Amino acid sequence: MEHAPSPKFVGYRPARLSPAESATRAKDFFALMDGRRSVRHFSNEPVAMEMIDDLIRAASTAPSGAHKQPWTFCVVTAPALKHAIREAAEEEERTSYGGRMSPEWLEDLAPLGTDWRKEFLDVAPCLIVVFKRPYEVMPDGSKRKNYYVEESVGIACGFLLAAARNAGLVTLTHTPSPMGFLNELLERPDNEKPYILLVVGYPKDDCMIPNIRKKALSDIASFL
Ligand code: IYR
Repeated sequence: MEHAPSPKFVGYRPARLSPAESATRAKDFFALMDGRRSVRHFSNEPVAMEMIDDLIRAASTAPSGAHKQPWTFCVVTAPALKHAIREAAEEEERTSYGGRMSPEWLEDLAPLGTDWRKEFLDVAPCLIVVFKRPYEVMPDGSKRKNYYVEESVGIACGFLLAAARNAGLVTLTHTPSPMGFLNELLERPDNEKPYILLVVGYPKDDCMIPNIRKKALSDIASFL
């Protein structure tokens, strides 16, 4: 039996909310996200894998250049692999904090209280290493470029962070630099480049965060 070809366009009628409902949801979502903070003191309590699957599904709903979805999410929960990532990350970070970062940069980081030690890479139950895919390798071996890869992967990571917050999880966006070691440890191909390492879990009981504030609307927006 012949199948009808799938149509090029389909109707899209998202539910239309009342103005009051819209306004309430906008406020509620802001309040939810306003409570999101980067966390470095993780509990070792495990996270249900079904939830991680859903975070990644949510991330992959992000818009992307030509809908290429140029990302790969590598979920690491095996303690030995987390430890190997920690060792490699700390080696790079020792060099970074020891002089590769400028004095201005170190001064800007001082309020966060960070240093080369990355204990959370061992303690947190789940690391999601996000790779961007600048190009795809075709079956004949040729390369085909993706578009707006930085923007696309950045938006997807934003979705993932929001989804994690919504699910009651805490996260850290970690960028050991350079991150090339992640290709080797996670055995990713050459067309995948490490983009960011997301640490996901629950905060430990005595979790502390930097006492810093978010900018006010008037400092970040201009209405014309
Ligand atoms: N990647 C290092 C340094 C670092 C850089 C920035 I910009 C931060 O906002 C936080 C840390 C680290 O993870 O410690």
